[in-house]
Amino acid sequence: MSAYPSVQFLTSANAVQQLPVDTGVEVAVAGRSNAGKSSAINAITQRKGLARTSKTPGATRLINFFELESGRRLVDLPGYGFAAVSGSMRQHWGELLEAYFAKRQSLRGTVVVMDVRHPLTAHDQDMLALALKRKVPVHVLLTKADKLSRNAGRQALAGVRRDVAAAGIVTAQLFSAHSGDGVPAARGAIERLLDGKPVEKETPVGPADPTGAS
Ligand SMILES: Nc1nc2c(ncn2[C@@H]2O[C@H](COP(=O)(O)OP(=O)(O)OP(=O)(O)O)[C@@H](O)[C@H]2O)c(=O)[nH]1
Ligand SMILES: [Mg+2]
Repeated sequence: MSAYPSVQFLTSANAVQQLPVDTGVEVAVAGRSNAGKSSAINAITQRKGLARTSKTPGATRLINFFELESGRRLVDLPGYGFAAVSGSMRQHWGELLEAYFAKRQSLRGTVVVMDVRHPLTAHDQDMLALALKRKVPVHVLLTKADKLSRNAGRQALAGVRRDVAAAGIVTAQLFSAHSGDGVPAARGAIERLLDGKPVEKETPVGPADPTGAS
């Protein structure tokens, strides 16, 4: 059973004019190409194959909107930092992202997905700055936590929390779409953002979701 029984793909946008109607609330999922954004969306919604995932960076080339429930959306933003695309295409993405963050009224928060093994790259910093400029809260998923020992994961989390503490409205947690660790916590954080509530500073990371998200 999905956490969102009626979750569905809504639409894709490749230009500001193609964004769906700006009513209701949404949380954007951003991060470097190949970080694991689409996998995170599938794990959180418990719908494998909802968002397209790929081993090849740049799989998500459009802004994809998913409706969790009526008037509540998750938005899969195009991966940035994909070196192999042309300069003009990268510029197009950058402009689209900036326009999205500047104009989107229904945006309530941003989830920034980072690979726990190398978080807070220059691109991640750009993304945080873009989201924080809009003054929406940011929740960081340090994903692929299955690739590190528990101890190394905790150290990485502590480091990120320390580094973003000054920004004020940034929270962070460990996550793995593969093991399911942190999936319920991430879902809870997104629900709070959609409801306009602050995410707990020390988002607990419990065991894998007993309902079987993977
Ligand atoms: N080990 C591990 N691999 C993961 C995890 N999440 C994603 N991956 C892998 O990382 C690769 C990229 O995942 P995607 O979810 O497609 O990444 P994305 O951020 O949506 O990428 P773009 O659409 O290119 O921006 C795939 O090969 C996934 O299987 C995770 O939690 N653990
Ligand atoms: Mg993707």
